[in-house]
Amino acid sequence: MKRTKKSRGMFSAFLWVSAVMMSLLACLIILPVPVCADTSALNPNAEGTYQQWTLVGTTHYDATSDDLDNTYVYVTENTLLKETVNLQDPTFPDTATIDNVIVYVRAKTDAATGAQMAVILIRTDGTDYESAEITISKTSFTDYPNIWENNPKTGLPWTKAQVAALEAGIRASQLDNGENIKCSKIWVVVNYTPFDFSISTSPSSLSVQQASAVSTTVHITLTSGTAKPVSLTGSWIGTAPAGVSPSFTQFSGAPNFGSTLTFETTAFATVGTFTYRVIGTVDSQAHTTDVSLEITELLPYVGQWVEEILNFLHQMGPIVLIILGFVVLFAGMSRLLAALVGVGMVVYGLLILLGFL
Ligand SMILES: [Ca+2]
Ligand SMILES: [Ca+2]
Repeated sequence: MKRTKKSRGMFSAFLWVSAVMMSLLACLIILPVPVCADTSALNPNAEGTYQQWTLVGTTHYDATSDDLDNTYVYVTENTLLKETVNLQDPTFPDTATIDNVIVYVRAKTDAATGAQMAVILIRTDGTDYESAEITISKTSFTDYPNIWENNPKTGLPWTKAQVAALEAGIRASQLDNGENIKCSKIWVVVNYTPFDFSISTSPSSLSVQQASAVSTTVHITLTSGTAKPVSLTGSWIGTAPAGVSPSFTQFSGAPNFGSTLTFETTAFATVGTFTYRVIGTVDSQAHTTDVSLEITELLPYVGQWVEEILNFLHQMGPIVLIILGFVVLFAGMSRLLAALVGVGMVVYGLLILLGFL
């Protein structure tokens, strides 16, 4: 009985681990664009529009940006006074998508009884917005977050410029006589998904003769975030061949997209194997892929023509070939005889002229 229970336990553990592994695999396989979200923490760097709470520290933003709880701003009884700070600007790339903005305040009250409440405050584009009321801890400085999925002013996802201009802070919303709320830190966490893409060609290895053309397809694929327009350029790596013109059917697009890359060669294109690098660029982000191009001589064509003529003659049959052969031979011989006659006449004339005859 014990053994059964144990093996059941192991079996369910195995199932659990398998389920986790399968779901991880499913995430990798099913999701067309992997979610690779990142975070950026923004600390106060200057005073905001409101410095209405009382300061215990050097400056309002110093007191609310350090990690010390003995530097803070506080308010007593008043539920109208506001405190806001300006924040560091986000440094992630402009092409990233902002998923949400979370504003944190670290606060405490010295009150012994009752509910002391506050709202988290943000100021964007000249307008104040507040969170729902939060009951503040009587025992210790506690971190309180409020998440803004979208910019409340626009109702749309936050832009980097809006986050850069954001102010964050606090207002007490319920305080009785003599009660206070202290705020020792204010900060913002921005969750974002970076934009990224991959670039490849199929095929990546090409062969072309002089005075000809060959093509490959360039694939630009979204790997993270929201699609942005990718520009395509190209350049030779190492020695550039003469007489080759590369061209794209599409120079830019938002992934996923494809562009046909064609190499056109002149009859005098340099023979050899060369590397052409395709570069996809979005702002300062770039990805590359290399195409190998072999340029071969035009001569094999001549060889091909000879082969085709021989095949044609073979199909004509032996009798026709023999007759034709005699005709050609006779023509050749008659030309030889004519040449001999011509040479004889010249020699005879010269001998007369020189007085030998
Ligand atoms: Ca700022
Ligand atoms: Ca502090």
